[in-house]
Formats: sequence, C-alpha cells, structure tokens
Amino acid sequence: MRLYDFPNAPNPRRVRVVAAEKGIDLEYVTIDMTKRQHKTPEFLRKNPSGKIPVLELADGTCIGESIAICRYLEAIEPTPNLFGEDALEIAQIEMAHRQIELELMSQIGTSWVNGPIVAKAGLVEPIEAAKQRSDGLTKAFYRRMDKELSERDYIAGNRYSIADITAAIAIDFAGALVSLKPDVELSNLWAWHARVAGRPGYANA
Ligand SMILES: N[C@@H](CCC(=O)N[C@@H](CS)C(=O)NCC(=O)O)C(=O)O
Repeated sequence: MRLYDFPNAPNPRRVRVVAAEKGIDLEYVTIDMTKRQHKTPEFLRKNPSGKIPVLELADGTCIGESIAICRYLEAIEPTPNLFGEDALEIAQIEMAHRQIELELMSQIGTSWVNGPIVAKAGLVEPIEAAKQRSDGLTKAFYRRMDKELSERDYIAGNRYSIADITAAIAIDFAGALVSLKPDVELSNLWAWHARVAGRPGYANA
C-alpha cells in the first residue's frame, strides 16, 4: 500500500503514526505541497479534494481522509486497538476525537491559514480577526485539556487512542508552525504529551 504524504503536514502524520503503532509497512510517496503537486490533474484523480493523505491500494483503489484511512488500517490490523473495543468505548473515543478535530485541530488550521507562512506563499488573503479568534479558542481548549488531563492519563480515558494521536499531532504542528505552543504552566497537558511522544510508534513516524 502506498501513502501520498508530505513531511510537515499533520494529516498524513496521523496515518503514519497509526501505521507505525500497528506495524504496517507503507510505501511513502512525497507530494510536494510547496510545488502544488496535490492540485495536479493526476493527483485530483486520486482525491478530488486535492488534499493529502491518500492511501492507494494494490489494485489502484484510493482512499482519502486521514481517519477513513486509519479506520481501514484498524480493520486490516486490529492490534493495538485505537478506536475502541466495545459499544461504550467506541462512542467515548469517537466523542473525544470529534471534539479534538472540531474544537482544536480546526481552530489551529484557521490560525495557520490566516497566519504569516500561508500569507507569504500568497495563496490566501489572511483575515487577522479570524486568526485572533482561533488563537484564543485554541488557547482556551489547551486550558480545558489541562484540566481534563488532571483526572485521566489520556484524552478519551485511561488508555491511548486515536484521540491522543490527533491531539498530539495538532499541538506539535501548532507549536512548530503556528506560534501556538501551549504554555509551560499547563503541566497536565505536557505530562500527557510526554506519555504520547515517548511511544516508539509516535516518535518514529
Ligand atoms: N479532512 C482531511 C484534511 C486533509 C488536509 O487538509 N490535508 C492538508 C495537509 S495536512 C492538505 O492537503 N491541504 C491542502 C489544501 O487544503 O489545499 C483529512 O483528514 O485527511
């Protein structure tokens, strides 16, 4: 299986981490986003959204959307389980993960799109007010995480799941490229981050 990927992009990284956790070997093909290779007619045939990641199977079937790909990997290699084992746990992980995607990752994405790096590339006219708002919502979500992580070791309960993978990758991206590193005083958040970052599957992907 081939993964269309780009090194600093957070969404393909989610797939790389899930594959590493499960010991699944993928062939990585770099799509250079700085050269707009994700918008070529050839790539748009693989994913009409013009976004990475895309997983291409041996018969040429293409799957877009990082979580659709991660769910495919979970179905072909169920161990370790990352999306929940029983009805309640599946629902709890889904709830926590949806909130991380919609209330944290998407806010970081808004700050990124309206920030200086994208503006310099001349792709989007930045809206400063949108950035101010999403910066504030991101920082408020960090404080919420810090409070919740004082009561449990992982985002969705007491074990590692896809919610931790998405949250840690979003935070790494926010710190490295969006000037939204969580404050050092958020000690529960940082202790959780160290637990996640210390996993070989996370660190090496
Ligand atoms: N919901 C999609 C989002 C994919 C996405 O936004 N990928 C970024 C890279 S991290 C991208 O390709 N951006 C290019 C664009 O939006 O034009 C997923 O989870 O795969």
